[in-house]
Amino acid sequence: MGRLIVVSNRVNPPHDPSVATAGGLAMALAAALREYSGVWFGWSGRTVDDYTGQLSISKVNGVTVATVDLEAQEHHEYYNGYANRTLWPLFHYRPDLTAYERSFDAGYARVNRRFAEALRPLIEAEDFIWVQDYHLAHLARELRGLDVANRLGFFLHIPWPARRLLVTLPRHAELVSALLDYDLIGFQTEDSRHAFLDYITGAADGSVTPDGEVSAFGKSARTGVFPIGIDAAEFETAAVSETALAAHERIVASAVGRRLLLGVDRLDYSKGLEERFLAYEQLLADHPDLRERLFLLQIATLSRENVDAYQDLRARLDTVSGRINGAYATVDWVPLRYVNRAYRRDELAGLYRAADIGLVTPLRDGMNLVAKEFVAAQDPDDPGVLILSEFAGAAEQLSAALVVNPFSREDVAEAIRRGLSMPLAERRSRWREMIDNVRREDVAAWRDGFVEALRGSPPPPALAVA
Ligand code: GDG
Repeated sequence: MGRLIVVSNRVNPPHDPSVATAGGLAMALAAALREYSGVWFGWSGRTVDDYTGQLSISKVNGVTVATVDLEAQEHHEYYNGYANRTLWPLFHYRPDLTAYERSFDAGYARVNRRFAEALRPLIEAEDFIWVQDYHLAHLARELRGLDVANRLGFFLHIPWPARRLLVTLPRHAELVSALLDYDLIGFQTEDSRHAFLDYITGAADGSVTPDGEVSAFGKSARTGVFPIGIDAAEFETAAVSETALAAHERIVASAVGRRLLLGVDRLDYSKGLEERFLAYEQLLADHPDLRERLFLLQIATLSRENVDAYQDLRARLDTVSGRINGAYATVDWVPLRYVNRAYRRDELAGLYRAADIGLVTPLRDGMNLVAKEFVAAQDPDDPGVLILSEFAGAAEQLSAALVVNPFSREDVAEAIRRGLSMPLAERRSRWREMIDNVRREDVAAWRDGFVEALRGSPPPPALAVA
């Protein structure tokens, strides 16, 4: 059986699997790598003056980790540039924030090539290679150029945009053509896969078979839907750990009987934070009876701080939160507790469990794991209500949530009112349906589904004889 090589921009195997701060994704990938005696390859997190291509190889908790340093300028163009100022906004339906700069494309192509060259010597004939996310769309093309005939899979963690939007990307055909050098392209949702197939037939003059194999640009690849999940068992345990209980008690004590609405997000414009604040403001304006009876705790950890759009968003959120508190706060009630610091995973789990309502209202999201963590953390006897954006990938699975249009303040405000008065029996039955899904379609199911589909792929025909 061949080894599994996972490639991602950053490599973060958990140093100690028992620490509750490690993410579920890192744990799941590390477990798969141990099982397949695999290698995790990516950027070291370090920049150097002159690129050397020198690999650093170490073993972390049974996982072989191989990393490479990048030059600061090329990393900037590839990561802050093409990945996070071009692809991220466009794929999240924000062409207004999308920057098209030639140097970004060039840096992106160069880093993908560097990754391929650095990885090449590590690859053995039977290995299969699983590449993570939009930072590395060109990697298969670069590896094929270095005569790599192994099976190559790609998983996109973010949405795939509608055809009419994608064609606004200069050289969109080059991006999609490069993806077709993978054998398997995985998406979070049917909606994303459908948009990809629509591009193939509608913009690339290609064809699609009923089981989702696509042909275009003289190449073909399989497509699949693999909704990512969380380590539900681990999160359910974390939610009743000592640290979680302490966080739970602390927030309940400070709530003095008021209902808790909770949001937990990276501070990113895709997460709909500003729209959420405005919906909450509307609720307070329209329903004076609710004032002082609830509060919103929004944890928004800082992210990509050196990209302008994130600084602008932060400034706007500071303004809106200040305005809401200025208008409605009383001497002993702060309607919006807006926090930019990060919390431990187990503390978060305790906060989720204490919440009456989880507000997960992104404007676009590949999946959204916070929605699943919220469900996993609930007390089965007295679960909170999840309010979930219809534009989060998770809405395809968690249809028992109160599904809302995050662009509509009225819709979100009404869902909050409905959630606050939802009878226990309804809360329980909705939660039961959601937790069944969160447990069944967990991170191991995602990983195993993808790995099995990749291992089952036929090798690329043109290279099979090499
Ligand atoms: C991308 C896609 C897709 C947040 N604050 C803290 C903290 N977090 C953790 C959450 C959750 C994770 O960060 C966020 O995951 P999401 O899935 O919600 O969103 P993205 O970061 O945008 O992830 C997304 C995902 O990839 C996986 O494919 O679902 O659609 O955009 O786990 O708990 N964790 C800690 N402290 C915090 O303060 N420890």
